[in-house]
Amino acid sequence: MPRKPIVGGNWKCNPKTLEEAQKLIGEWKNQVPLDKRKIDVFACPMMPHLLKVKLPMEKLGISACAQNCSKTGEGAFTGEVSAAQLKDARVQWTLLGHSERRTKYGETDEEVAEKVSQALAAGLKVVLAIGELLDEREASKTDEVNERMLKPVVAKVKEEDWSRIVIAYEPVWAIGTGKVATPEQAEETHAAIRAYMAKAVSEDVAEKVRIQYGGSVTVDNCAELIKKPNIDGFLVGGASLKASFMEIVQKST
Ligand code: G2H
Repeated sequence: MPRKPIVGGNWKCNPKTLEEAQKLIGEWKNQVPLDKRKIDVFACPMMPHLLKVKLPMEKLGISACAQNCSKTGEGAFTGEVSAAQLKDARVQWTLLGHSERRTKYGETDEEVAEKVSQALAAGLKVVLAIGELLDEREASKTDEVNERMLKPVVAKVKEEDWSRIVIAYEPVWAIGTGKVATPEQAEETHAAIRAYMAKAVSEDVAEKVRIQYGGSVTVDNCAELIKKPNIDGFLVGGASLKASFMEIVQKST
């Protein structure tokens, strides 16, 4: 069965004001309805905006996704938001393991795996970001790095729970740099991720798990990327802060 495409907008720590966030949702509104049978769409505003724009987004058929969650439950963990608290706030998805969390905030592969575990236990769906640094690609270590990041998650997740995980392959050298991976580079890596999943989990999960590409995706480059059989959609950063994000969604459908 073909995999349903999935496109997400990662707004990161943007925009500055709630008014701007609401304006963007208003601009998206002019380009819907989405055909939910054909594509899944989510967006990840930062937390205070997320809770304010969640309902307007959901009315457009766009799911609300947090950008992170805690590796612990509730308690004396200043600054954290637990997976169960997200679920209680009716948030359905969380992004985990984004390279900015890994490189700027020192999240380890094991911590990301623990977060995935917490999120799944709370009933959330997860977008799990993985990907190599430039020097790792240049040293031909792309697949090794992706497997290293996936391995602790594989160890913690039951086979049936992979239906609630989407993998986002985001080569760090392509993030926010304008240097998008070529369709061939992305396809080759996605195929390698799927091959690893077949070996480490099961053929069935490898066939069904959706793998997004992320890193400098735009309206201009998405159509070529989505043609590749192992690319199931996109995690979009900068270009998701524009009205034309919905064109990326349309081109991925
Ligand atoms: C990678 C991506 C979104 P951008 O971080 O997750 O950002 O599209 O700006 O490269």
